[in-house]
Amino acid sequence: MPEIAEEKKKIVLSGIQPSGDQFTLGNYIGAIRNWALMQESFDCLYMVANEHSITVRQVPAKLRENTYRALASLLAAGIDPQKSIVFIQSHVPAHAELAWILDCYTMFGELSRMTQFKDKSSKNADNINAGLFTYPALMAADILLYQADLVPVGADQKQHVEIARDIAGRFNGLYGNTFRLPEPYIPAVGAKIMSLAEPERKMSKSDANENAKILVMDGPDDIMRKFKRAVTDSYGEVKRGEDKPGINNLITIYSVATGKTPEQVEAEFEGKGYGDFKRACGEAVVELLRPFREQVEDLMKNRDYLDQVAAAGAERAERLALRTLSKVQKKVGFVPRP
Ligand code: ATP
Ligand code: LTN
Repeated sequence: MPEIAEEKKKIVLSGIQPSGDQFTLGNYIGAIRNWALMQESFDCLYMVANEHSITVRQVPAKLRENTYRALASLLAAGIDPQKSIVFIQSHVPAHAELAWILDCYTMFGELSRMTQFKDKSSKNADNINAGLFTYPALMAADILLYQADLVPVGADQKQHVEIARDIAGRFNGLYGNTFRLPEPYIPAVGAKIMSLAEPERKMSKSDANENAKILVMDGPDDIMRKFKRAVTDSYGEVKRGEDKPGINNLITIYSVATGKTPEQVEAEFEGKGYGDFKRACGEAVVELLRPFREQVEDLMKNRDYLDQVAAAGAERAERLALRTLSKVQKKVGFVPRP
């Protein structure tokens, strides 16, 4: 494959944290499924963000296992390591090095406004560590190291891509053009899959209520049961509406899983009840996730292959990252190592 920087295609970078045992249907629809689709048109880098995960306390052996599972999940979602650069964040030390530099160009005030920080610090009141606070500077480093143009994420991460852009603009203003300014790339449908139990809230990996989330490794019985229990409303009509967050969410999920538009979904279920619709949603999601689940299971039995992918990815990523890092070090006045 030719070197990324020599091609004219736009550069895409995204990452996902290996916290929690598995990804949710929200992560799959809002993020990783689209990453695979983007490989056709862009030069892509996809990363397992294990350094971000330790902002919340992890059990080391589980973090290791989850990191492999996250890598396997990216591959199972259709990301091809021949086409894209797939790697584990901690294998490329330039991320942590640039993050430190960017910390010094990121303001306390702007970090204080990050909703994810406010959210996670209220959920982890006994561990509001400095990493949780400066997390956006590490994420900015992830993006800016590769001169990414586009960052495909769910709606909840938009604010973090915007701060990366602000930091890049500030640095460029001080030292001349160094970083390309990235933009968030948010899918038109499925950018925010909601909880099945409380459809006003985002479906989240870390939700303690098992019925609120579909996990990508859930088997058919679990998926069918969770959809059956999904909270809806008393209108009884499969039609979108402002005060119908539960049905809106199920319509989104069903349309993504089947490739039909929301209008087609409404027409298909006209005159039918929620019971039928929930069953159809369950079946569609079972089929959507089946090949994915089977492939993750296979890949997890083949650690050597996962290690090979990670090693090759880290090498390719590092080569690109070091170009930006050395430019930045020069600009801020660090003496080159003689
Ligand atoms: P946590 O519960 O630990 O905060 P999370 O489920 O929110 O985790 P992240 O690792 O923060 O997941 O997100 C990974 C990617 O998935 C991000 O691009 C994020 O925007 C996207 N994403 C997360 N949840 C959803 C959702 N419910 N709908 C659509 N996209 C989502
Ligand atoms: N913060 C993101 C994961 C993440 C990321 C990134 C996404 C880490 N580095 C770089 C896009 C680009 C999250 O929690 N979902």
